[in-house]
Amino acid sequence: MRNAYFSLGSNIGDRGAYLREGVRLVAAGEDYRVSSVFETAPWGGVEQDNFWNLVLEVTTALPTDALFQRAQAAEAAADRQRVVHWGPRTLDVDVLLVGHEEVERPDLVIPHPRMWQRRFVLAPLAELRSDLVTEALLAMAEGEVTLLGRLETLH
Ligand code: PH2
Ligand code: MG
Ligand code: MG
Repeated sequence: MRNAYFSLGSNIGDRGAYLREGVRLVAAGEDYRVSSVFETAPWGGVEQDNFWNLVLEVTTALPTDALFQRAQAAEAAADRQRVVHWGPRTLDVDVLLVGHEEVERPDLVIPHPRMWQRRFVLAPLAELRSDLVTEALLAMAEGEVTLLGRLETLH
């Protein structure tokens, strides 16, 4: 068993519903914890609506590839269309960390290579792993984030 961390984001349609369904699909049958939801300014230069972002921790013995497949299946279930790189999406599920594993493939890099630059990733991750994401690291990351609340209570 080890902890896997996923970044989930949505900026089209019913963002709360997409995030809830994403959490359900990725965590199915495993123990998990969910951070608060943050409303975040779009990062990466594409003009688009604000995102809702959260981080999901799954405690699991599933192989890393099975976790990656869950992330992709959750995006497909949200009818995710790939139109603009870093553009608007119903649901984005990125694998951030899987225990201490390192993966470097064309389709998957773990740890996520840009996670430490992105406040929309680090702010929710800091709630679950304050040992990993220090105040100094959070301050160095980019982007505006606003705490919204718990996923169950948002509509
Ligand atoms: N995802 C991106 C690009 N930019 N910005 C925010 N705020 N939240 C995201 O989830 C996000 C982004 C690419 O996946
Ligand atoms: Mg992403
Ligand atoms: Mg992605």
